[in-house]
Amino acid sequence: MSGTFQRLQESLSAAKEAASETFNDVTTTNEKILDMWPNKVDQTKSGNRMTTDTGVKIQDTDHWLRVVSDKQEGPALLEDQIAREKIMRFDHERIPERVIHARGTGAHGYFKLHTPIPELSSAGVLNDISRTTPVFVRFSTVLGSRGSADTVRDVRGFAVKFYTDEGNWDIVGNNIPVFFIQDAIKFPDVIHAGKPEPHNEVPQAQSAHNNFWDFQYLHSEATHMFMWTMSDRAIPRSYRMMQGFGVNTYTLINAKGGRSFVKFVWTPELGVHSLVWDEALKLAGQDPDFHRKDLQEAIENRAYPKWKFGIQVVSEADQHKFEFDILDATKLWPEDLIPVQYIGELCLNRNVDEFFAETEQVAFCTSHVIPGIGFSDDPLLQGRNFSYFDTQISRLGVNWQQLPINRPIAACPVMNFHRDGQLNHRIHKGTVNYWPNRFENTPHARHTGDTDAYREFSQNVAGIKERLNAPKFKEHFNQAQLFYNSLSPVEKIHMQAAFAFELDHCDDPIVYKRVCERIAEIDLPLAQAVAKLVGGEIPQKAARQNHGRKAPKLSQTEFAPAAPTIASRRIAMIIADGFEMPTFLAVRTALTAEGALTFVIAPRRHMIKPAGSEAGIMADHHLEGMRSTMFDAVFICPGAQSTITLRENGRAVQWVREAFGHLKTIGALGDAVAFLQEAVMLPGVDLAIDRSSSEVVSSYGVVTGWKANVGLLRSLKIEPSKTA
Ligand code: HDE
Repeated sequence: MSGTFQRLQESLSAAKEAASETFNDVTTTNEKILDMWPNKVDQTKSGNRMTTDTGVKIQDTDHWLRVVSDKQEGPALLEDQIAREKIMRFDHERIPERVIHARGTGAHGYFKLHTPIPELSSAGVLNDISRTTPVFVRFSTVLGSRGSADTVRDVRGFAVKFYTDEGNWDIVGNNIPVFFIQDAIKFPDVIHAGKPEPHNEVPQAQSAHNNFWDFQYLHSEATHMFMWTMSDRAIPRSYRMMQGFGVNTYTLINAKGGRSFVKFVWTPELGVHSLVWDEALKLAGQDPDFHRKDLQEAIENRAYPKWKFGIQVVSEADQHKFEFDILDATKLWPEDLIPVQYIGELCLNRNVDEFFAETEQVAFCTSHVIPGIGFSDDPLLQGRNFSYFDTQISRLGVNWQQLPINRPIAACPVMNFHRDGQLNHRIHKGTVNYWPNRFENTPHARHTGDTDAYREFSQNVAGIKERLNAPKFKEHFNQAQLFYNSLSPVEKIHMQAAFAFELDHCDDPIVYKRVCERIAEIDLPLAQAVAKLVGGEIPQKAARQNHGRKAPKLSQTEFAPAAPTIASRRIAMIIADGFEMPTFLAVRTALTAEGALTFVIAPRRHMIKPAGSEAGIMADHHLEGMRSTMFDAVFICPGAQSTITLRENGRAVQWVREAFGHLKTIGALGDAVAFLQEAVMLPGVDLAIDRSSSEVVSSYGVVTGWKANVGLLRSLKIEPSKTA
């Protein structure tokens, strides 16, 4: 008895210790982290002892129990329960990967409200500005398997779980505001068409194949969405630099029971940025974990990513006032018609401790809402509400809500008569497991007077039961055109190249010919340019008039950060033996002071000696190991001897040339400018520098000068969006 009591005391003090545990050097007050603490296993406190799953100490885990003699191995014995347990546990390590969005990464953080909205919603998280609500966010790609590459052309998932004081609320969104289909019953078709083809399981994590584009043509409602997936939005630079959208139409319900329609938006503080396609393709091979590592690295370096949280609201009275149906998920709500009100902030500030237990086991459901938030009759949302709950059961088992990452925080304990099932972890005390029962002190579902319980909106519903959509769902092209018209000229060129790439990978002429015809319904010059490259008839006339309208905030160039920053950007500093140490140090100090992450790249990963000194700098990587694709900007350090070495090094030349081709900011000083000039072979641009001046010149994103000065460093700031 006293031993048990002592253990209880120990676990209590461990929980208290947890409260003051420092994570990323910040003392955590995150209630979700504290809630999960009792489940955490600190391996450093094992006392160096390994045990079986039943807690028995193990003496040897490297040799299977067997019969041996001096001369030869003998048979392994089945009686070795230690070996059997180890192998058996390994055999069952895998669970089914998510049927879509299998590849992803996650992090913990918080949500903070700054503008309460009591007139719209009674939700505590949308009214109480003193709260800091813990969140877990998982970003993902859609089509690829769990081991596929991060930088493929695809939609990105942006799923947020709020652990509120009133229960868990999930916004399971994407980085694109619309979707391919209007009705959830089409979901298996659109996903089957996009996933690898059934006969050969090719291609992996790509929409560039016959079946995907066949489906797109046959479903004109998908046109708007495929314009987005062919845009730069589908190849983000980082999860930290993309928007998130709830996509579906939800509702907000206020304390009086009044309802409004709402869409949710996340907008990143760092602005919206993309890779260029060639870079994305190369990264997929050179660093398949690029986005995962980027998020983890930023959090480790305390460059915590932040997003503004916005809502777009339509009153009940205005539901039918627009030319599109506000319940149609293939349509966005243009911001000039329905402005975004930003009311809060999301910040990610803690990496997971164990990927499987947290990121893989986290389970989002669109049906997870809290009092003050409801659904609409959006037919896609209604289907999603069924699907997520269902899929978690096959992925994680019926008790998936009890898993540490999924359960609600202590402020809202789970109390009901749901019981049993595989891997139930809860032990209920009491003699009844049904409702109503003869006791007063068991969980009650009170029907009246509860202001904090979940209450559905009392909706008046009338109609004929049919397999049909409302009339405005039939219009499919206006917003596809609106999106295209709103893009910058550079974004349009990128889109043309994206279509040309994708359709070139379709070898069935009926597929690429038809898609070109479809594009002609949106924009004739675009369709002509694509058809000229991919084959088939070149469309001669527009299938329909372009309405010529544009909308704000559809081009990602409109999301420049309020204060441009190089914080958390990766900058390669190229040096070779004989480099100028004072310049190197001055530039590195200035970049680090602005929060950039600098990496020294040299012909070899050894000590690189500067001119006139034995004390050198250790290179972080060599030119073959880390390619320019993995960095945002490049600085080439001056030095007479180092410049000669770099000029003769084919990889160094290719490195800089490639960075230039990917539109990266490149800086060079002193003699390194000559190397840069040769490497980029910029016709008509003379990078010759005035040795008498300390000014820098900047053209085509290349910044050169004779000496290091502040102007150069400022110029190194990354532009909001790549243009060329
Ligand atoms: Fe999903 N979706 N989806 N989806 N979805 C899943 O749930 C589904 C849709 C989204 O990081 C699955 O847990 C249907 C739109 C994200 O764990 C599954 C329909 C949007 C994630 C499912 C849609 C999304 C999923 C697979 C059409 C943007 C990853 C694994 C009606 C708003 C969540 C899982 C994570 C995952 C069903 C359409 C976003 C099968 C039926 C629209 C971010 O339940």
